[in-house]
Order: sequence, then structure tokens, then C-alpha cells
Amino acid sequence: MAKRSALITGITGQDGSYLAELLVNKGYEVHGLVRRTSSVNTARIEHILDKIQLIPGDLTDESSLVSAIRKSKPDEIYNLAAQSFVGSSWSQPIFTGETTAIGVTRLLEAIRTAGSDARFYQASSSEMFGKVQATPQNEKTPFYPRSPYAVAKLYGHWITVNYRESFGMYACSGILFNHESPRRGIEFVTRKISDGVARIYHGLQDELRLGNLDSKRDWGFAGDYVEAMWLMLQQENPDDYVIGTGETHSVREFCELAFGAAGLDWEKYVKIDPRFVRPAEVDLLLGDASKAKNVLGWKPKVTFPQLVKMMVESDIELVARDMKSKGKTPRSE
Ligand code: NAP
Ligand code: G4F
Repeated sequence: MAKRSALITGITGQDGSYLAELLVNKGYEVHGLVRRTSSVNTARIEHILDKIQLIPGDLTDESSLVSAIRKSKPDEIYNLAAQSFVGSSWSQPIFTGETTAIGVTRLLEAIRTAGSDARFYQASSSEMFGKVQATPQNEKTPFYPRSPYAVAKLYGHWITVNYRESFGMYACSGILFNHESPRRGIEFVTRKISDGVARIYHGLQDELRLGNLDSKRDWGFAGDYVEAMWLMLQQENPDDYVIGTGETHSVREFCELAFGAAGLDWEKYVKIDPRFVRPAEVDLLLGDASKAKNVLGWKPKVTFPQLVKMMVESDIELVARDMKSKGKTPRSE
């Protein structure tokens, strides 16, 4: 039987790297769309570069998307590419809209132009619930976006639903709550904290500056969440699913656990810096993933304390390795 083929946009990102690993292990021929950059940015997929194929392209350039689909002939397309940092969406609202919102339509149109019948996954976000209208949040909870990023994601969500209903496309929207890992981008709060803990532990810095410690998130492990993406595209009918752990924790709690994992007292090091407070905040997110559990048979495996420990231990090791490469001596056990 011919290998199944998948095209992943955003393959160089956190989720793209875990999804590529998952699909390679399942025997897929994996293609990844990569945009042109002035320096190499394939660190997260370095270990599987010989098992996947990269295709140049950009969500802002529709012809490149058509070519990528024609070249990869995918059975499944996972649209993970986006300007994904909420904080930057206030300083780059137009680019965020171009990529995170209109980029979805470009890709859906490219599928139609290329005459592909690939199944489509759209990376929607719990940020769309924003100023939450009910707690916990599930597929029926009304949306109230609170940032240019969330507004863009809401457009991407509805255009996916619309193309499913208009053209009968097999298109799913996964409404994923925050998911983290040692591969998380450094500007997101969890990784900023685990990296900060590691630097403090090794004596490279003596404080960590953060914004709102009271905001609460439903944090899971990215490796568990890419399984849910794949499961969504294996069902008889396309649908939308909320994916979360059903637990919520504050940034303060994350700090307590993360510093604790390195034997440090967070209150001695964390300083509040208004530069990191957002113009409009999402105070609390808590996912109800009952539908995913019942229909997809999905549930998270990694717990919150395990996630925090995994990230801190990884960064402690990473910072030590970096110090050694620069001739500095890291702290030993
Ligand atoms: P990420 O690490 O920031 O990765 C984003 C990816 O998109 C990168 O590969 C990036 O390429 C690519 N990209 C950005 N602009 C592009 C463009 N114009 N054309 C082509 N590629 C472009 O994000 P992530 O955490 O893996 O998240 C994956 C997706 O899920 C995103 O759409 C995000 O908004 C969504 N999401 C994430 C979470 C979460 O908690 N992680 C929750 C809900 C939804 P470069 O490497 O070149 O920058
Ligand atoms: O880690 P964050 O930047 O993630 P945020 O805004 O929740 O967005 C992430 O999850 C979404 C899913 O809900 C994704 F769609 C999105 O792409 C992204 O992956 O911030 C989390 C919370 C916020 O309330 C923020 O105000 O942490 C608070 N925070 C406090 N101090 C901080 C900081 N966030 C960052 N990035 N940096 C700080 O210093």
C-alpha cells in the first residue's frame, strides 16, 4: 500500500516538530512547508531532517501553497503556521491578520485550486474564548477574543467551518488550550520561566521579570496534543474539538513549581515588570475536553507537575551545555 502523505505548515515550530515525529513514526511521508529565513531555523526538527521533506513556501504567498500541495500530494494537511505570540499581535496586528487569519483562506483556496481532496486541520486556539462567557469552556461556549491574535484565530476558525459547510471539505478545527514543552518558544511565559530558572540556577542572572502573575491557563504537554490533531483527521466525519487538561493554574503557581524544581524560592527572584502586562488580558482558561474524550478517545498523559519539571530539567541541561561550549563552568549537582 502507498504511504500516506501529510503536509505540515509550521513544521519548524513547537507543534510542527512533535507532529512530524508522530507522523514519521506512523509511517507517513511527511512534507513540511518552510519559509525563507536568513539563518537556519530547523533546530526543532534537526533529528528527523533525513526522514522528512521540506518545501519552500509562505502562508502569505498563495502560489507557493498551491505548488506545495501539488508537490506533496497530501492525504492530510495540518495548518500549524501562524504568528502565534499573543504579545506581538498588538505590535504587528496587520502581519498577524495576514498570516494567522487570511493565511487560512489562502491555504483552503490553494487546496481547491490544486484539486486536492486532502483532509484539513486548522490550529484554532482557546484564546478565542478570551473574556470567558462560561467556565469551563467547551465547543458550545461563545467566543470573545481579546487580542489581534485571538481575533485572527477566530477568523481562521470560522473560515474552516465555512469551507466545510460550503464545499463539503473534510476540514476540522482543533480548539487547543495552551500546550508547552522544552521546545516551546522562549517568549511564552512557561519557557521564559523555565529558562529563567535555569539561568538563575547556573548563576547567569539574578532575577526574572514577568507581567501578570494572576492569569490562569490550562497547560498541557504539546506531545499529547499533536495526537489529538491526528485523531481528528481519522474520524468518519469532520468536526471541531476542544483539547485541554481540565485543570487551570496561575502563572504564580507555575513559578512556584518551576523554581521549586531547582531548589529555589521563586519570591526571591521574580519581579513584576509593567512591560510584560498586556493591553487586554485573558484572565482564565479552563478546557472541557469531554467531546474529544468520548469521540476521539483522547486524554492527556503528562500532568502539570511533570510538565513543569520536564521543562526546568531540560533548560538546566541546555544552559549548562551552552556555558561549557563558551568555556564557562556551570553549576554542578
Ligand atoms: P510556533 O512554535 O510559534 O510555530 C509557528 C510556526 O509557524 C513556525 O514554524 C513558523 O515558522 C511558522 N510560520 C509563521 N508565519 C508563517 C508564514 N507566514 N508562512 C509559513 N509559516 C509561518 O507555534 P506552536 O506553539 O507550534 O503552535 C502551532 C499552531 O497552533 C499555531 O498556529 C498556534 O497559533 C496554534 N496554537 C498553539 C497553542 C499552544 O499553546 N502552543 C494553542 C492553541 C493554538 P518560523 O520557524 O519560520 O518562524
Ligand atoms: O505564555 P503566553 O504568552 O501564552 P498565551 O497568551 O496564553 O497564548 C498561548 O496559548 C494560546 C492558547 O490559549 C495560543 F493560541 C497562543 O498561540 C499561545 O501559544 O501567556 C500566558 C499568560 C498570559 O496571561 C500573560 O499575560 O502569562 C501571562 N504572563 C505574565 N508574564 C506573561 C508574562 N506572558 C509572557 N509571554 N511573558 C511574560 O513575561
